[in-house]
Amino acid sequence: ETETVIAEERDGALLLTLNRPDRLNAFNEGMHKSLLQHMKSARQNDGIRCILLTGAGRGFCAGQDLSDRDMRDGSAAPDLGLTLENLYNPLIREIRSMPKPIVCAVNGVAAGAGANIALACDIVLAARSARFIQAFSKIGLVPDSGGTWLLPKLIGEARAKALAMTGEPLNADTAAEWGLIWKTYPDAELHPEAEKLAAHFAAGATTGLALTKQLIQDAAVQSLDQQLDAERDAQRQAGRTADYREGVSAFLEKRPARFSGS
Ligand code: T3D
Repeated sequence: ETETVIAEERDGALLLTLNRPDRLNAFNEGMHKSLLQHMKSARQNDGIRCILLTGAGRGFCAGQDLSDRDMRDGSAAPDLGLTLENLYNPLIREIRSMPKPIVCAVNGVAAGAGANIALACDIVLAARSARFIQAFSKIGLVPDSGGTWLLPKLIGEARAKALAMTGEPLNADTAAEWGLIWKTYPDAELHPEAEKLAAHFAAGATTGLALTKQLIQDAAVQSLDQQLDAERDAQRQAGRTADYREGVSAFLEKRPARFSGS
């Protein structure tokens, strides 16, 4: 059987490609398990200093595979709370708590949970032809995979509600203009640009980047006072790394820094 997620290591970056192109990389249980497993082993592996997530074929990910939800024979609906609890939520928690940058290269349509998984990543790049679709309302569901939390934070309540309640596609350039994602590229340039960014992070000051990610995410639920304390603690930790020492030395010696990730 073909792998549902292809994993390739490239100079300290792990490229993960969702690989069910005939279904626009919609999630079945196998793809969920494989993706989470790859993320968990990347977390443990000090040699991996960045993750790049993308999709095979013309789509990024169409969310839940609806052929696994066929109830036309009158069978009972599955408990979707359980699939969120067991499959989608652990994936989002893994992405958000990963102490390494996760770049997402949205190569084509990102729909339903596929859109929100992309948006949960740290830096989201998209091909100009990509679209983001909160498809849930079209089948009577609610946005999941953190969408109801992330969308209003990124683009405000008015736009979040409209996208979620209409299910209208948002093109990649508008997504970037609205601040939903970082940048768009002409289709042919997306992968080279995403790989360049992943290589940059893989050669970066890993602890500083991990702490930065955590601080910015935590700010959503903290007061300024709490955040100032958190910055103090994080800076203390970053200031004890070899990468900080190297960064300052490189600056003073007018040469590029060679970060070891330690
Ligand atoms: O269930 C739970 O556990 C709860 C969790 C839910 C999370 C969710 O993600 S719910 C939302 C599920 N996703 C959707 O509702 C999106 C369904 N797909 C679409 O609306 C459209 O496919 C797209 C707008 C994404 C793309 O449209 P288009 O015209 O570019 O492509 P297409 O022709 O519709 O799709 C191409 C093929 O992929 C097609 O198969 P075929 O006809 O060539 O054999 C299509 O059926 C298949 N496909 C696309 N999305 C899914 C899918 N097959 C299964 N599940 C899909 N989600």
